[in-house]
Amino acid sequence: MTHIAKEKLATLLMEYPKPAGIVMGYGTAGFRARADTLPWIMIRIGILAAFRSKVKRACVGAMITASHNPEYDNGVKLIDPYGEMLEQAWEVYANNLSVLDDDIHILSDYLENLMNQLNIQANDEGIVAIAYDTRQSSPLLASIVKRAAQAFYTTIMDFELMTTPQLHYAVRCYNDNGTYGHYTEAGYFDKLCTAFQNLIEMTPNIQRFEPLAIDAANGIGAMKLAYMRQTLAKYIHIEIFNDGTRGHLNEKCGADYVKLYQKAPDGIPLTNYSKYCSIDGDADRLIYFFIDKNNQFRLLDGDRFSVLFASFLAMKLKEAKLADDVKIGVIQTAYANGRSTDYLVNKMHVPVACVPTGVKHLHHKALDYDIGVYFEANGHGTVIFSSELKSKIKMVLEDPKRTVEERLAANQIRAFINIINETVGDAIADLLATEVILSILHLNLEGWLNLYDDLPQRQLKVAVRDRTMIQTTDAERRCVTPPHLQDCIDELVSKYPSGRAFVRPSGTEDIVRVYAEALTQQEADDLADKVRVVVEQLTK
Ligand code: G16
Repeated sequence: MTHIAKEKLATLLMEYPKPAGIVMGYGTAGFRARADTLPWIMIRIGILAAFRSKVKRACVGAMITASHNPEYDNGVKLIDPYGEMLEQAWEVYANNLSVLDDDIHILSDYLENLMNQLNIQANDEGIVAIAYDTRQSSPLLASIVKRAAQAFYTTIMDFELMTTPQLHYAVRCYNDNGTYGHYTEAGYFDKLCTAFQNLIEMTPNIQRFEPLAIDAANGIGAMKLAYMRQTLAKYIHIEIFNDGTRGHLNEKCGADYVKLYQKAPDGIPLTNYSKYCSIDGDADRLIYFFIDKNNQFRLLDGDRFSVLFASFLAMKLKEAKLADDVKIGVIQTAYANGRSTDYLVNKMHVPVACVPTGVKHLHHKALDYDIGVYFEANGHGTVIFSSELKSKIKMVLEDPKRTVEERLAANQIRAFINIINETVGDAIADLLATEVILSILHLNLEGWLNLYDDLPQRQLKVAVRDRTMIQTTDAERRCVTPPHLQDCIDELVSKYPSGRAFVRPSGTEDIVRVYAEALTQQEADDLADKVRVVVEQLTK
């Protein structure tokens, strides 16, 4: 470590000291907490981003956002060269750096050891792409990451305001030398919108698009959607509400609010549209909803996207006569409604895997398939396609012996792949993919909802003294600690036919999450509430 790097680091440590007694872990989606408690961790993450880039000899990303959390929170997560979440082995370094106090000697000793261990030379090149959401605290936090990375001779690509998935996309494109697309925001929209138009134009008898009202959670998505809205105006009429001009970020609006409370967001008229959707604060989650004939609010969550996307792709594979050669699978978490899993496995005959919460886990598992469809029930997800699958599509398209219908289906899959952001769950890409599938299949939201009936469910947030007291196993479906908690949950669940419940500590908020489902809403609510009481008692 050079003398200059040490000096720059010492200055940053003095400017942004670590508060006494603070403990922070790299959680479900990086470090996340109240924004005013975060500057010190940005120093550590800036250094780690520089190191990661030097080791991988590629650009890595640092996204400043707390996504679905309230405005007063913020966070940071690192993006690996292929646009995916930071490799889990490196989360250990992030946690080690978080434990270290502000002593420049101790910190530089640790960093020098790490450089030796990872074979990093002080003058190795590094490049870090930084972007942030609309939170007031974001520019300052981004500037700290930038200065810390620069202390280690790293070039910064400053994208400023971007959605989280846009940064994932940009990092991938930059490292792929343009094969995946152009790394600018214009490149991102051009790829998605062109693929959307192509898919519409190649599909005979496509249904007209009904106007769509979007709740943009008063976040970054509003300004980005405005650009897309204009480009696609010829095909679909989009109205944007909760665009940040009046309400507060994620407050009584946005995908998390709509899913958690199972009700429509504030700030959007509920009479004029047949289709609504909500995105979250950094536009990586998407939820659809509508008001039915009986004036009831009806929700279409992440499980529904899995079913819709997997159905469409399975149908097109069959039409392209590729179904026998391609392994398609769906990845879910414990939050997936039992009926969605049942529908996928028993009606669609698609294999389903269950992994712990966090798209990093779902994405990793999805790599086992040629087409890996992954969505968390909260609306966070995407589809990934293997290179073998992409080659097979190309072969069908280039084979003159294939029929017009087979080639059309292959072409539709190819266009669909280009709408999808394969790097991470992306509300904008998922929205375009959903709209075009619904139109191709001539489905409205009611028809989509009627594919299966959800089991009534309830989610609760429980504030406890120390959420790390709860530890889980079996993809978070069972508790290991505190003692007796799982026995109590099992006993409660046994009293409800088709009942299921679990608890887990959140990795993004200082709370414990309780999930329950049962045959009626009343029973799901009762079960969730009883589990809450047990959690509160056993974590006192
Ligand atoms: C993040 C993660 C998601 C996860 C969610 C909630 O979403 O990216 O994978 O489901 O947090 O996690 P937890 O239950 O651990 O708090 P987002 O949209 O906030 O980035």
